[in-house]
Order: sequence, then C-alpha cells, then structure tokens
Amino acid sequence: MTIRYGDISALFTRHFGGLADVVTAAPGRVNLIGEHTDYNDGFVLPMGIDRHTMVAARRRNDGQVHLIAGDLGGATASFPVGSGPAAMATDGWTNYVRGMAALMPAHGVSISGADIAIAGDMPRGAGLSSSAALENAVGLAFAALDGQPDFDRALLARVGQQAEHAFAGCHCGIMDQLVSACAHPGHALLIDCRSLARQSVALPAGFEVMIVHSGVVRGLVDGEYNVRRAQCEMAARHFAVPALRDLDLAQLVGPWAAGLDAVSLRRARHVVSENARTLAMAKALTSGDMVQAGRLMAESHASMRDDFAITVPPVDALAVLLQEAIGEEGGARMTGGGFGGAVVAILPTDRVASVSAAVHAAYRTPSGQPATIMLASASGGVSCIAPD
Ligand code: GAF
Repeated sequence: MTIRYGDISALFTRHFGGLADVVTAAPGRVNLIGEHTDYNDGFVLPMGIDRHTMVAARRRNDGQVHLIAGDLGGATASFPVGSGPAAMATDGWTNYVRGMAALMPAHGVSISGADIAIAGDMPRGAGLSSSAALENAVGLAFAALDGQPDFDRALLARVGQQAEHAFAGCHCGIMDQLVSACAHPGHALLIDCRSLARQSVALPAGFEVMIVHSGVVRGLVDGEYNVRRAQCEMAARHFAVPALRDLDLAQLVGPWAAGLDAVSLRRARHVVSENARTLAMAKALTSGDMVQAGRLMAESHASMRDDFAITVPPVDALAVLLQEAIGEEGGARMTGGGFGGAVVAILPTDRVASVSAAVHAAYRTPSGQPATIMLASASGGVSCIAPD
C-alpha cells in the first residue's frame, strides 16, 4: 500500500481538526478471469490488490455526514443520513457514501452522523474497482463507529452492491465488492456467485500479476453494462433457466436456441464459455500449468471481443502485444467491465522487464502517452487499520 495511516489521519486532522475514531482500508481488485459472469450466478477469479481506498471517520451526533476526498482535489460534500442519491453530474462520487449511509442501518448499524476523510492510491477509470473499495471502506467505518468492527464481510459486500444499484445506477454483480471485502493475502479467490462460496487459489511461484492501463477511460460503461445484463437475463428467460450459469455450450447450439436472436445468443455463449474457462483457470493455476492459463486468458479476451462486444481497439491491441511479449507461459486479457480500462497479464518474473519494455516501445494511449504499468500483489480484504 503506498497510502498510509499517517496520510489519511493527517488529511482528517487538517480538514476536521482533532483525531479520527477509526481508519479503514479496502483494496481494489483485478479480475484474472470470469468477466460478466457474476450477475449470471457464475464463477469469477479476482484478487484484492495492493492499492487501496482509505477512510478516516469520527462519529457525529447531529445526523449529518461531512466528506472530504483527498484524491479528488480536496472536494467536499455534506448530506443528512438517509438522504437519496445526488445528481451524478455534480458530485456523483458521494453517491457511494450516501448509499452506504442509507443502507447500513437496515443491517443493524446505527449511524448518527460522521466526519469522513477519503483518500486512495488507485488509478481512476482503470477498472480496478475504486468504487467497491470506497463502499467497503465507508461501510466498515460506519460499522466500526457503531462498535461493530467485525461486521460480516459478505453482508458488507451485498450492501455495497445494493448501494451501487440504487445510488449509482449500475446493476453490477457481486464480484468487486465481495473480493474487496473478503480477499485473501497472496491468493486469488474463486467465487461461486450463486452460493457466494469462496476458495483461495495460490498464484504459482515465479509468476507476477501485471496490470497495464490502456489509458482509455471507461466511458459509457454503465449504460452498456446494464444493456449486457439485460441481454443475459433475456437469454436465460428464453432457455427457461434461472440464470445462464445453468446452461452448457451444447444447449446453445441445439434446437432450444431457435428463436433467440443472434446477439443474445452470442452474449450467452460468452457467459457459458467464460464460466468453464474460469473453473479451468483455477485448476491451471493450482497445478502450475501456465501454458494452459495463457491459452484460457487469450480465449477469454477473444470471447469478450467477439461475443460480448465489450473491448475497444486499443485494449485489443494491448492484449495482443502483451500475449506476444509474454510467450507461452502465462497470458493477458482485458480485465473488468470493459469499454476501456486495463489489461491483466500473468507472466514469469524474469520476463517483467522485457514485457514492460515491449509495452513502452509499442503502445501509446489515445492521448499519446506510454501506458501505466503496475505489478500487483494479492492483498487481504477490507479492515480497520491501526497507526503504523
Ligand atoms: C464490473 C461489475 F461491477 C462487476 O460486478 C462485474 O460484472 C464486472 O464488471 C465484469 O466482470 O466490474
């Protein structure tokens, strides 16, 4: 973590005076594979990363919440607990906090108001789930202020997802909030998004996770995201199953598929094949079969490009560039909701320098800059932090 307890508590003291009662930190995430499968009750394989959103909070007793966001140029906002969402155009970032303040009380957390400082070290628009991290960090801070620092983490994730739906208008699945809440240090998490069962998957020794930001800041993602979700739900209704999780590929080419439009069929094919790839990837990582892992990542990217239509040309170019530079062992694919953002690569440690050099030599962001490259290590989930 490059942001520390001292940074966030200093921001708190500068803005509000005095000391915070609690400090929390929640990681962003990178998804290794399993894209747009979560809201289809499927499987995902993300890990928490060593980039965080931190929150310092102190209880108030007047029903007001006051915010300062250190990494948004010191933007401030205030609202009464229980108020609705703000208009997105003005201070949309506050909606994640408003959502948690409005929804946590239904889960036994009493909120009488709070002063809250927020800061983080995550690049924005890179698809690393800074919003899920904010929801978790704020939600846990509210719980800790109410004497509940051990508030159930899976429930916290579900409240964050509800906040995203009701206050930010994105009908996301559970992956981002759940991994940011429950991540296991040094491991990825294979999550069954139907039962929420989680299994830790260690990354093989001698390999690194690299995240390369394409510089395409995600644009219409939320509108398009909701469209993809609706298409998947329509396809599930066509097949008369509760979710696309309940289908296999053979059913998509059989007579049952007749009458479903070609676009919805392609969306379904992505989800069904991606579920199988995600389970296969967990096995490949566990057994150290990194050739197979690379193959699965390449297939996942192609499926997101051709069947799910969520990649954009610069991201496609970056994924191919990385796949070629990495070679046979390991691979690369777009990660996250799509329409820009980052490519995730898994590569041998001794290839990090040459792969980084290849990206710097051959890729430019749409504004002509070299891509931002970071190595991520697998961090634990949201927690209360003590002074260092
Ligand atoms: C976004 C959503 F928030 C997740 O729920 C998930 O669907 C992801 O896109 C795509 O896999 O991050």
